[in-house]
Amino acid sequence: MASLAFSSTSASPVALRGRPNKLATGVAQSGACHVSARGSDRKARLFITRAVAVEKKVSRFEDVAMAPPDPILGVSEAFRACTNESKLNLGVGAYRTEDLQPYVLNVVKKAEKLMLEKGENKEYLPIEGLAAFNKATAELLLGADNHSIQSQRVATVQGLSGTGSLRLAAAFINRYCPDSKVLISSPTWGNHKNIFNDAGVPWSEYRYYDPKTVGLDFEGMIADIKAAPSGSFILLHGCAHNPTGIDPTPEQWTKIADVLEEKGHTPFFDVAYQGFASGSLDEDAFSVRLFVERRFEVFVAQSYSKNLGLYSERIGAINVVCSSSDVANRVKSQLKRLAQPMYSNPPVHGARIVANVVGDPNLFSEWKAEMEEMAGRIKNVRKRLYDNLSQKDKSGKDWSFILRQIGMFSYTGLNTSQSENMTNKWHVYMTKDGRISLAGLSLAKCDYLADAIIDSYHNVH
Ligand code: KET
Repeated sequence: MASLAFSSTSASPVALRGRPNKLATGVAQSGACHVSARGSDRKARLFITRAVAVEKKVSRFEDVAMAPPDPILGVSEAFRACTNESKLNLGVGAYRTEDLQPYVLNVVKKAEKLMLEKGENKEYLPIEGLAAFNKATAELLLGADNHSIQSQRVATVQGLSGTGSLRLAAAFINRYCPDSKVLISSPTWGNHKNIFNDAGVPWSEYRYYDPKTVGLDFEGMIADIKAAPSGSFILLHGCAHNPTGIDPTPEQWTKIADVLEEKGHTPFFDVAYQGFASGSLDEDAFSVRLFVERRFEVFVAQSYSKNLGLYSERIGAINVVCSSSDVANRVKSQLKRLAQPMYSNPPVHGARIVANVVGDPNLFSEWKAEMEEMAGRIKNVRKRLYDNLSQKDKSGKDWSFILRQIGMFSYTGLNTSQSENMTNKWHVYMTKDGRISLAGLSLAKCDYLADAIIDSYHNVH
């Protein structure tokens, strides 16, 4: 770049080609070309100093626009900057204790201690990840005695948590089913759209949430899935739908499976909350197991961010249940082929934690107890919030939808301006779609939150 500054404005076709170049413009404005031609040393030095100064201000990335903050993770940044004592962070779905502190599960600490004692090394993992983890994760999802596992029809590849696993599956769809689109629920976890956009997979939405009932628009959902081109991928939340907290009933799941079968669609499950919705790993895997039982080929992305609290370890998996072991082998080989140029191979730490917890009967039962406790705390907070809202709100509004929702979140039905009022007036940090993370709420704060919700709901429109 320095030679560009010395070589005078006119001598820089490279710099001038294409879009207007600010370096060239800046030098020309200083009159440097004329000064340097006269050969005055002092002035030439001045030119060089000025030109370099101008050059420093210029970047080839000048036209790169500022990206908008993430609608979920950006909320935590705003929360950290807030100095009000009553502030509450109900934005990101991350579990907090009753004292609103982050929580490292005891089983995780124990598994880490075991790992240290064993003196595990830090060698690269294979592209597909840690074998013991892949086995444990598929068994946890489908049940160890599931026919698909017994007959080796499941292609499992360790992924960079739920997000990375979804992204890998999206890359697979883009490469091997380029004519298919993905249907996602309206609304859904915001990153789904980014994932499919970046993978070049076309998507559209199916109706899911009914604002009138703050419940499931089942008829709309079925109609939209029916109307999608045959052979579409239907993205479904395995349990604890994010952001609504509204799940289909077992009967509705059966009906959804009927329609997918009729249309030759492929179910693509996002399972980020197994064990967190009901407190039971098996109960929360009901939907996935139903489709596997009915012999669908199924995609399932799994995450251990929430149920084992391993948010920053980035541990999860993509499982593709196939119709034969031969297909599963080939699918797995292609998933590895897609993963390798992206990140070569996945990190080992979280994988070892999961493998140790699931593989050790004592740790496994301790984990289930801790998960039940976490899910139980969220349920208690949900109930307390409902009680406070019903007692305080004299308008007769029915808040019971909060009790019908499950998982970490409640979709309050507050619109954007009402949600903004929650933050601006009450210092309650939440996403603008009206979602609150009950995992970030304590029993003690329910009273304050109920006041904030009632004020925002009735006084802001
Ligand atoms: N799927 C769903 C439905 C989901 O809510 C999340 C995270 C993920 C996948 C990905 O999680 P990962 O940590 O990559 O395994 N949701 C929370 C955090 C976030 O937005 O990143 C949230 O909704 O708050």
